[in-house]
Amino acid sequence: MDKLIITAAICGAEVTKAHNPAIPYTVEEIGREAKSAWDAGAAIIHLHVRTDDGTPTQCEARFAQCIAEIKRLCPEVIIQPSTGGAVGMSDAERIQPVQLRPEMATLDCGTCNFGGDDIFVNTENTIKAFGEKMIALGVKPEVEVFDKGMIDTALRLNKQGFILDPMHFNFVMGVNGGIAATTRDFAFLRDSIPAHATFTVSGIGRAQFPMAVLGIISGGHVRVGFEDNIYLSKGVLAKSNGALVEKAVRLAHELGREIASPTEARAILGLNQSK
Ligand code: KMH
Ligand code: ZN
Repeated sequence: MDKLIITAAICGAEVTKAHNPAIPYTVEEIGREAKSAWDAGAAIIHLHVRTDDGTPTQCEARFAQCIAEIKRLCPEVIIQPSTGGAVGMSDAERIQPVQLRPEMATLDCGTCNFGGDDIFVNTENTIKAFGEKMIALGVKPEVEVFDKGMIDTALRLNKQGFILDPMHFNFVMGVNGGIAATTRDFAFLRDSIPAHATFTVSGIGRAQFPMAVLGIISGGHVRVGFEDNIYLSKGVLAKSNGALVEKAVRLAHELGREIASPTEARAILGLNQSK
């Protein structure tokens, strides 16, 4: 089995300091949370950014500031900006951080309900446009799937040349509106991607660590962090993203899986080693 790549989704667009005071908004706070995750063993930082008052933004300049701060504190870490942003943002807003030519960025491969009244819209034409842009700028997509049909879309667009091999998926499991975070559905997703593809698993809320264990034991990879879950254990708020990464590392070690460094993660994912 390859070593385990841990991604830390340090901020997201939905959680606020009212949920957990450690949620980062400012450039300095983003840097602090990225460093805590990196120090604990994360190889990838999945990045959303905010304005100082906590409002989600996809502003290219804000991403540039946050990426510079993360690179200053964690020089080797792989930075993966979101192109999902927040529900309701336009495509033009969402794609901005890709202009900075990060090593990776997310590519959300379908539309779904997103709790309450929200709809996370990703039409086929949006996915194609984002995919083409990432190819043109040498950015590897992490294909985000919130349901099984999104894998089918991604595979079809892969055949049409909008997403290149080797494909890397993120199974986001447990969003209200997406696939449930269950062992059965995890197996369904895993068995639906090509054998040569890589995948990571993001369990939402209390499913974060159970899903992490499935990723660890199945040869996949794991995402943890405040974007998906703010608790270290039942009723105990995590003090930092690093605390969540530490728990994933502990589970991996208990289960006999070693942790990938960013350099090892680049080799596993087929990223350009020179970036
Ligand atoms: N904030 C969600 C609506 C991504 O980063 O690409 C979308 C999201 C996915 O977080
Ligand atoms: Zn995200």
